[in-house]
Order: sequence, then C-alpha cells, then structure tokens
Amino acid sequence: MNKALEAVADALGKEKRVLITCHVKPDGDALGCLIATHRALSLLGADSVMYLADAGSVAPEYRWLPGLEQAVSGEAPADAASRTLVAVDCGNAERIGNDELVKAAPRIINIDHHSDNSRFGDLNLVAANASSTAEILYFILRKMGVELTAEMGEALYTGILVDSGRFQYSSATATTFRVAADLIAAGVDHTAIFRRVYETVPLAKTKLLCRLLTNMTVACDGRLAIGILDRSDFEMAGATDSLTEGLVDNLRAIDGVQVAALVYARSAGANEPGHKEQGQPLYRVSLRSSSDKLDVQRIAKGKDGGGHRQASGFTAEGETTDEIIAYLIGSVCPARDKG
Ligand SMILES: [Mn+2]
Repeated sequence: MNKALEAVADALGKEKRVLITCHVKPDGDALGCLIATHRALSLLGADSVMYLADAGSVAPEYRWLPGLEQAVSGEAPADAASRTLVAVDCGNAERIGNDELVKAAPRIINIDHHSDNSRFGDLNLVAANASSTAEILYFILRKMGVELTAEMGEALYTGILVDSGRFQYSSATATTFRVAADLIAAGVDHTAIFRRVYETVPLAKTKLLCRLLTNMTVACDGRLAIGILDRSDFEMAGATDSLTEGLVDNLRAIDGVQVAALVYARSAGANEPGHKEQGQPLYRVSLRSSSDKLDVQRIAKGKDGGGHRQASGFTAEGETTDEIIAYLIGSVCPARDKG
C-alpha cells in the first residue's frame, strides 16, 4: 500500500488537468472524496473538474456538502480526452456510469477500498482494509503535503463517518479513529456533520421506512430479513430513489438477522449500468451482513454485482421479486456464521 500510495500521491501532484469522478448513486464516501480531491488539486494549481454521471441521485443527506454544486453532470465534458480521469470509490469502470468518459480518458488513476476492485486504472491504489476511500485519501493528501482546509476536512470526515457505519463497522480501525481525531483537531465540526447527515431525515423517507418495515419478510430461521419497496410504495410515501440510502440498516439491526436485503424498484430512466427499461420494474438489491464471516459480496457477485464483504449490491435485470427472494433464500439459508 505504501508504494502505491506514494506513486498516486506523486502522480496527483504532477497532474495539470484532471476530471474527478465517483460511482453512480454516490454515497457520502464517494462525494466526500470527489470534493476533497477537487479542492486539493485546485489548491495545487491544477485545472480540475468534478463529474457525476447522475447528480439527481445524490441523497438529500449529502446535498449540503460545500462544493458539490460545482460538479458537472450528464454528458461527458467535451474536453474529457485532455484530462486525466481520477476515479474515487469506484469498484470498477462501469460504476462510473459513463462508458464514453472512461474510453476518452488518456489516463486513469483509480483510488478505492473495494476488495473486488477490477484495477481498471493505469495507476491503482486499492486498500481494502481501509474503512473508506476518504481514509485512504487523507493519507494521500498528507503525503502530498496539502494543507487540509475546513472544506476538505468536512468532506473527508463525512466519507469516513458514513462508510464506517458511524465508526461501528469492523472496518473502523484504530487508524480510522486517529484520522477522525486529526480532522476534528483541524477544526471539523463533527456534531454539525452528524446532524446534517443523520438528523435531517425527510418525512417522505420516514414514511418509506414505515412501508418497508410493514412489508418486511423474515426467512432462514430469522437470519435473513428482506424488505421490498415497489414503485407504489415510493408514490404513496412521496419519495424518490435517492431516499433509500441507509434504509437497509434498519433490517440488519433486528436481533438474529445476519443478512439484510433491501429490494427496491428503480424509477424509469434511472442511470444504472445495464439498465434496459422494458416497462417492467428494474430491481436494485442492497445487501448488508452483520458479521464479516458472512460474505454478502459473494451473493452480489452471483448476480454480477459487487461491493464489500458486509455491504454489497446488485441489479436484478428482468427478474421478479419472487425470483429475487428465492435467490436470496437459496444463498443465505445454507450459509451460517460460525463465529
Ligand atoms: Mn466507499
């Protein structure tokens, strides 16, 4: 990791023109890294542009992040072929959500913490043991000698907070806490960030959660909890796709549940790799495991998805909810957390 970190820090320091991007349906880690990298490289004098394939899918709890409004969205920028593409928090090139952009890139720098990262960059820094890409980025910026501004600190802290499950997942190590402590010492207001991310829940999201819990099914002797949200649930709650962020955690928290699955119907036209709208709902499945001994990445991989051992997801192309449920039960019932 140290050699790769040095190589990436060195390369980033020399870049004059960059296009920074993250994965579709970006979470706090993806967005925090997007902004922090942009701020840092801009500060060093680089011509930097932030790009989001689907800015509309940014969850409300992250929209306050200062600088996010500068990100461009939609079609690849016309000058993309003259910019080094810096991908943060992307497990593979498809997750960027714009193949043209990837094709146009003269050079790709890939910074990530997904263990199944396909190493699609010319330069790859993949640290699967890091709580978040933000934690890796903190060390890159330190190595580059970048002075952390308040905005960079806030962005990095948000990424670490969200991806480490508020510092509670097993991926949160002593290093994670040290980095957080350093950011707080540098002036990050952790209470303000906590309130913005977790205590400004739109009423529609709470209504969506209510429907999720009402329709929930439990299988495999209580070890698997499945929540299904159809388009009618979104409509009745007055909610959009971006309000599903974090809902699955409510299922994992149930006593005895080892695997939680949120199955939700994507809205028509949602920007998702492999999305073929044919009048039937396209389901997205978010998987969470309560133990690192129970690997949900394996379950996601069986359907061309991916992620982490304890947090993964896949898109079920052309499948009904019954077929998805059968696949989940077939994957979870035989597996046991022996720990
Ligand atoms: Mn991440």
